[in-house]
Amino acid sequence: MTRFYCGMVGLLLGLGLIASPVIQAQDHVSLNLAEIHVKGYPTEQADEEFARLVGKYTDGALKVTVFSDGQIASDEKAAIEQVQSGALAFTRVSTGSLGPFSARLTVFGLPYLFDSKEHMWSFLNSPYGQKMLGDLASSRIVGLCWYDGGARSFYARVPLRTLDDLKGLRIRTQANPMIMDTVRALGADPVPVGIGQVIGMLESGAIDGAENNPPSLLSLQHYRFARHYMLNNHMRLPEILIMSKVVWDRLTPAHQAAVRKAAADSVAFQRARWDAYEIEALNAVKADGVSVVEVKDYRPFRYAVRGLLAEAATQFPDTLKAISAARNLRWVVEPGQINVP
Ligand code: GTR
Repeated sequence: MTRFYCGMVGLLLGLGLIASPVIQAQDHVSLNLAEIHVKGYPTEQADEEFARLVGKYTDGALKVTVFSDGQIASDEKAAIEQVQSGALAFTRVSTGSLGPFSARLTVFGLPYLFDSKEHMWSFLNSPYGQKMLGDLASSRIVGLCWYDGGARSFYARVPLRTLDDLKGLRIRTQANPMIMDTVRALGADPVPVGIGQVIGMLESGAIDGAENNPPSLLSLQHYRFARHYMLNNHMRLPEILIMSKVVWDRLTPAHQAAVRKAAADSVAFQRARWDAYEIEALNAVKADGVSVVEVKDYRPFRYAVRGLLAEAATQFPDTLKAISAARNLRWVVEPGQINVP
């Protein structure tokens, strides 16, 4: 079956025009995966690893092709919508982009939710965190696995050293109400636009800055115009690999299991690449002359957002309790299974 045919079937299914033909085990199917990051970026490498494993676990019956650098959609929202309709099989996005598709996933946009990388992974790998992969089901999306997206901090065209420096700055954010509230609570003025527009807006001065992790600051070239980076680590937004439910429903149970296993098995690979590139990216922007200020005392930042966290605790009590409980847990994760020590 050609990619074109598969895309057409997905499109027709999305429009409800034909009944779902199940892809038989012996069929050869091409499925596309959309990624906004460039080839070689750690998460893009993980997409490639996922594609390789899907091929391996299905004996070549499912062939996943990764389209990096926004070739399919430069905007994550557009890619997600294509996944919903079935026109696109997979995309890897930030959970920040999924705000309009699942209320509960917006909790990841809360400031200082996780104490550390370890805390975040302890939660994501817990039964509660794994169950949240299913939160997109009502949006016709299958959540396959979490990836690391590091910690996000502010960068701007003007010096940033303390919380007060954020006051009144026009800061680009993802179009997610929780993230916009976080940025507002920290004193800045959120400007929600797609990631593809940020570089031009930084260059022209239409925005003063943005917030992101060191890998994106470097790879998306934002550091060329935003020369001041304040490591205040206000948010750890996990990333997620998602699949179209329309396409999923057409796979045999064995192929569905293979896709899930490939996703689960690509996580350790992504995390290792991510950890290495996080350090490399920070060193590279420093070497280019970007001023990097490490915030030592988070208390003023935490104080500024206390109301937001209190409100979220009443809105999503169980989720925040589970995140808090994960603080002291160490989950032992084996491919495809989780053991609680
Ligand atoms: C990056 C993330 C992208 C995108 C971007 C953004 O860290 O990897 O998926 O969501 O942030 O801020 O839009």
